Amino acid sequence: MGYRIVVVGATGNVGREMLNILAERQFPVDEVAALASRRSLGTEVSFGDKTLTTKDLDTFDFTGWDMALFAIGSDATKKYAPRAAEAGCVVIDNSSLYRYDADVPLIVPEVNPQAVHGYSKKNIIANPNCSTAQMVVALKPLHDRAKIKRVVVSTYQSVSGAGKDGMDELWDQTKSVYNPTDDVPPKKFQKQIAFNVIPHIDVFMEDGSTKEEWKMVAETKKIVDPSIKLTATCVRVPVFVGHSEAINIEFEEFLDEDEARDILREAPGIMVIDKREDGGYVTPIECVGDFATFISRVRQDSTIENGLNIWCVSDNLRKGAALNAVQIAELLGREVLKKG
Ligand code: 11C
Repeated sequence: MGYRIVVVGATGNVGREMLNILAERQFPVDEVAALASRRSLGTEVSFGDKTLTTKDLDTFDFTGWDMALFAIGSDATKKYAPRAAEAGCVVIDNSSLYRYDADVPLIVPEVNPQAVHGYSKKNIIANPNCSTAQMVVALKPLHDRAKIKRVVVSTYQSVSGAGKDGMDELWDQTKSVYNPTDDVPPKKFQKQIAFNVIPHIDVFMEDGSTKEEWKMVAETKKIVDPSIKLTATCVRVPVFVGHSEAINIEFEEFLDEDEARDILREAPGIMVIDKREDGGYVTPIECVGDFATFISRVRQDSTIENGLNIWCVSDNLRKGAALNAVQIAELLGREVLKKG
């Protein structure tokens, strides 16, 4: 016997990836329902070699369904997730709505799988922000060995993090640069994104940081260890898919770069490609469609006592969103619901 699974927001970037990944990983399903808002109702989406016609989220009855993977904005999640959870369907939510709620576990399965048992307080589990997910997969095994004191991270985030509209804006602006009669002014982004970089993702906070930067701090503390100090600068770059991060780590204990590389090689979810030669590292275009978080450029930072630098790249629609949500569903199935 398998699971009855709902994907909410099935026509969006992340919802489509959730369906792809459920099929790719042969998640044990008896039935899959693809839900969309009225606007996209009737749109067809793929699930493996099947085609599903989307159903209306507004009138859907979640009773009798095991899990619902939500990939819609926080406002809509606020309306529909409690409805699913109260009907006994466990919500795995990709929005930021429940991430900082003490009664909702925030899970990256390679890092804090034990947190899954906390799901029952609200029948909801939260999925982290994409830039946090890939980073904590790399930080956790290093933290277990040498205890992280402080992290300084700079991100290079692709436009797909801002949804399909963000991808369309980069595409249209790039074309318009060669055809100046087609002016494509910034709409989704604050400034021109084609041939540019923008040090601004999400809204500004009172202290001058952005919400994206704040999320990386708050989520790392909740998922890995509240004692870790972290400062982030999050930057949007003209890349379609794949977030990159330059991560500087200060440890309590000395950690040699060769040992760090070996630890990362053995760690779940990580692929180390670090050849110290031309092209011997991973760039975002190479990680698209992959499940792994890629680590390159592992090297000592000799400007501080116990310092290390790493370069971390992953498909933000996969490990940063849909894959992590499906991994949570697998974990919940394995540890709690035990049906498949
Ligand atoms: C971006 N990280 O790249 C964001 C997208 O809190 O889930 C995901 C926002 C979130 O724009």
